[in-house]
Amino acid sequence: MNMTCRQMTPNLGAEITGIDIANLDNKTFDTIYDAFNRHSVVVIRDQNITPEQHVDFSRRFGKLMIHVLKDELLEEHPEVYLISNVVENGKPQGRPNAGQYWHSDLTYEKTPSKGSVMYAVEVPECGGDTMFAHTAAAYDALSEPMKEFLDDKTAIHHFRHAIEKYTKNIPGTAPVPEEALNARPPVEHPVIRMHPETGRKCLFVNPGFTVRIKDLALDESDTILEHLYRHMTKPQFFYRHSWQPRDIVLWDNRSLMHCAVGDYGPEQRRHMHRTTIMDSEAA
Ligand SMILES: O=C(O)CCC(=O)C(=O)O
Repeated sequence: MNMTCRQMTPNLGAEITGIDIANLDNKTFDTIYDAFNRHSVVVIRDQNITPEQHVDFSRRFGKLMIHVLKDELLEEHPEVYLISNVVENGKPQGRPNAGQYWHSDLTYEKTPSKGSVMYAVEVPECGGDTMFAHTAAAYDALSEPMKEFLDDKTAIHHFRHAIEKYTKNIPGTAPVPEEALNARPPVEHPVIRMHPETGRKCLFVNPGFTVRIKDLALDESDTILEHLYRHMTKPQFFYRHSWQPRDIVLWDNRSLMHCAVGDYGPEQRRHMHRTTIMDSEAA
């Protein structure tokens, strides 16, 4: 097989073809890793893999995180978080409607995530896309005074924020157990983070988990965050992935936000497996 890597937009996204992620030599893996840092979203189509192969591939990027929603994990491989609207024999097969708001994965953790690897097991005939927005390109495009203003700011992130603000209002979504909500108290992260591998500065706030910017009055924080979110989701910072079964999409949570599009009905099955890689080096 001949490997190719095609850049999909100037700011983010690349598609790699001609590889089998279950059988990768180190040199091919290094090319994928390089594309992950360079393009932030990497699409690899038509991979026929088991959960074990998914976990093994993900582990090559770093230590894996176990999602706080314990009921949504694959029993034999708890590193795999199940995002699914499928119900078998009355039993939901994962968390439906997950991530239907802009966020970066697990910024509510003290050590957030480096990246995620999602495998499409079943997808709707159409709809159920995932949108990505590049937070380094968005940072670069800010004015110098705004960059200076944000430079020393810190933001508070909280898992409960996304659940109360977004998830509670999506019909057909089960409440998150209080135990899981209480297991993740608020944490703080810098508003601007240096990507440890590219050296680029990235905006590190997101509508899902960021509650507010510390030390600003609440209305000041809300105004700045609203401005940043409008800016970060401009079309030039954007890639929208339309899933096919057996797609692997690998994304960099240090330089992106993403949002799942909830435009398909319950009659359309969507079943995804996700692993989450821990960030060991965020600055
Ligand atoms: O289902 C998707 O497309 C993405 C879900 C999501 O936001 C996530 O895995 O963090």
